Amino acid sequence: MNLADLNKIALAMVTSGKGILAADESSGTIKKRFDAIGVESTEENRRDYREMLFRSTEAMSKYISGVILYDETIWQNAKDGTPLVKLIEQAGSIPGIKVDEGTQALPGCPGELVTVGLDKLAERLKKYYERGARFAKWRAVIDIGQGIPTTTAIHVNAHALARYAALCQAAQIVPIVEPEVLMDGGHDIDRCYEVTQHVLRDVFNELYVQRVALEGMVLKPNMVVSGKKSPKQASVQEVAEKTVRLLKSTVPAAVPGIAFLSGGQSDEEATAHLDAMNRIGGLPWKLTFSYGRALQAAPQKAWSGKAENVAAGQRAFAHRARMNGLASKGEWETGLEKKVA
Ligand code: 5MM
Repeated sequence: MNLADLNKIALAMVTSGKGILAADESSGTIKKRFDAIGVESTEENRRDYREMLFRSTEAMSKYISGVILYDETIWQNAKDGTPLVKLIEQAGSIPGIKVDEGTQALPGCPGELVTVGLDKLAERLKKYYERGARFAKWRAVIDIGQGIPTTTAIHVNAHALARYAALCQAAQIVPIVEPEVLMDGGHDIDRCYEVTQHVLRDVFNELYVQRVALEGMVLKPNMVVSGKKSPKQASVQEVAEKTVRLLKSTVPAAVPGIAFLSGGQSDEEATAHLDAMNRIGGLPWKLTFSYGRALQAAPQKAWSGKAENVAAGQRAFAHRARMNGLASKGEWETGLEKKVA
């Protein structure tokens, strides 16, 4: 492992004013997204949609530091035969790859999941590196509910995340470590704080035990928010303060950056929360975005599968990317939302 090079890539992923596009929807998830806009999820439509995003020069070159791809996408070529990976590189952005293989029921822990995909991961990483991937992503999913999460589910997922991260670094690939505490329940913000704290402590302990170099990774956590079904929704300021307080007490300063997932927040909420955190300032790491839905909902709607809507889709993508780029510097304002370029 060359740690100086890993650190350089990790720093580039969290460059000021830029963040990561999570375009790594698995086949089932992209089908759900396409169903919502009335588009059939064929290999060609998935390619056309992602090609539209990666050819959005304004968004990609100014605000997107890296793109997380799904296995199908990393091997696909654009309509003119150019590998999609090359389009990303040409825009000055870094290609990355989702390497987990989804979740399975965790034996002995009803209702809980463990992320799988460690078998043969070393071989897969080698091939992805040759294709151009310089970072990877693995997502663990922790649900909050009656009697869950268990310490068992938290621990096996933390262990797998660290195993994955160590294998990535050995393959000269920066791991994005993504432990996602879901915001689907009826819990309040303090329960989210408590669970996320437990998860992050276990994750960083496992990273230490498995000798992962913190300088060569990026953390992708959830923000500390109220559950979607909670009657008491925390304000933007409360989310920002509690998330920053928690991260300061759990994430070592050696980590170059933290790139949040949006987790089902609305586009504007995800931007406002990131902005409010960066306005607090005095942070030891960069705080930016690695959004899937909060970056893509608008371009998906504008595109709706029609070739004549490609420019509108790209404009919608550039707008959200710019808003989040500003939020990553604490320079976003709600008034800017109306000014779509
Ligand atoms: C883009 O969605 C990613 C893939 O999800 P599946 O494997 O379930 O299809 C997802 O991992 C995503 O990268 C993160 O959850 C962040 O996305 P959001 O939409 O929460 O910002």
